[in-house]
Amino acid sequence: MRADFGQQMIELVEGDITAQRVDAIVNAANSRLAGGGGVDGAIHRHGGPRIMQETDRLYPDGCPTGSAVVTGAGNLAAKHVIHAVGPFWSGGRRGEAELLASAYRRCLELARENDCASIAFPSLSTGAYRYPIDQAARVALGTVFDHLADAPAVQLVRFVLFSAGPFAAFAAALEELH
Ligand code: AR6
Repeated sequence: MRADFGQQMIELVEGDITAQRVDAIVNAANSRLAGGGGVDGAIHRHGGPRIMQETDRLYPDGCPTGSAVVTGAGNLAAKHVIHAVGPFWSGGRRGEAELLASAYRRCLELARENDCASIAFPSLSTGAYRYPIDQAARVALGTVFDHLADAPAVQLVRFVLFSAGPFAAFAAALEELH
């Protein structure tokens, strides 16, 4: 499923984030950049040890929640990995929506700063961090939609959803937007 916004496109696919051939792949990281399960585990497994060596060297203090940092992509078919730290869901009254939006925003800024024409996102915070998928989908797509024009060289924003449920949630949110 895709939606065109002038020269730019938002696309939804069901699949594995590590298999994407794009300029930047976004990781669902934690603030220590320590690796883990889910997307993070898959990215380091497929990308090899160079990615963690780089995060250790460049970002020894980690990355705050709601922000993101960039490294090379090791063995992945991308130029960069953008490690984004979404919030852990604790009911919705601890600024989760703003933190999630800010993580997506920072990723788009880093994509622009690193001359990326294409970027693939997973659905941040909706696995181990338990953010409800319908709400997360609205925040993700709304934020990207609002900030797409700030990154005019980014032609393709692809959301890679791991299964049918998250895909349907994102599809409904994209319909709402378009
Ligand atoms: N490709 C695309 N999506 C995936 C993949 C994949 N290979 N694997 C899982 N998902 P999560 P979070 C989906 O847990 O909630 C880690 O331990 C998954 O179904 O990866 O932000 C980190 O180190 C879910 O919808 O990220 C952190 O400690 C979404 O991706 C913590 O988990 C995000 O799930 C971050 O938790």
